[in-house]
Amino acid sequence: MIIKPDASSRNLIGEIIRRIEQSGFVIRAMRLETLSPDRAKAFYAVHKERPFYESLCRFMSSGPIVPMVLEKENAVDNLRTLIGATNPKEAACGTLRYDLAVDVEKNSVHASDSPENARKEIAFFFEGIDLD
Ligand code: FUP
Repeated sequence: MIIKPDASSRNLIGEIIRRIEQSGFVIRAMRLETLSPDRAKAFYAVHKERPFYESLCRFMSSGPIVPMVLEKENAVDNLRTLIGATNPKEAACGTLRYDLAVDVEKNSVHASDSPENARKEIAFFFEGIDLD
């Protein structure tokens, strides 16, 4: 998971971590980083043909983010349920994005959408980490 710049700029890092821990996730690794524009572009390379790509990359490099490695049974599905739909207007009541997100771009958090992508994203932020 990544806490995005809109959340860190509103001092919501603690609130988001509280919700994550309260939902039974264990934080295995965590750091604070401000992405360079090039690193943001590399992270979102799969979206490079989408109309929102440039704006998304500008936003993701606009302030500190908090990437973390979370552990839980069925973590990918559990986390996506906890955070809610990408667009907070479509997110279920009580989800993290429903409560905290600003809009579809400034949606407070990123969560990996599959175990395979989680592995890639963990390697992107935590080079050489051993999670066994
Ligand atoms: P998610 O998996 O929930 O992070 O959502 P997507 O992979 O569909 O989208 C990746 C990011 O693109 C989202 F976090 C926000 C951004 N986005 C926009 O800025 N505008 C859009 O219309 C759709 C997505």
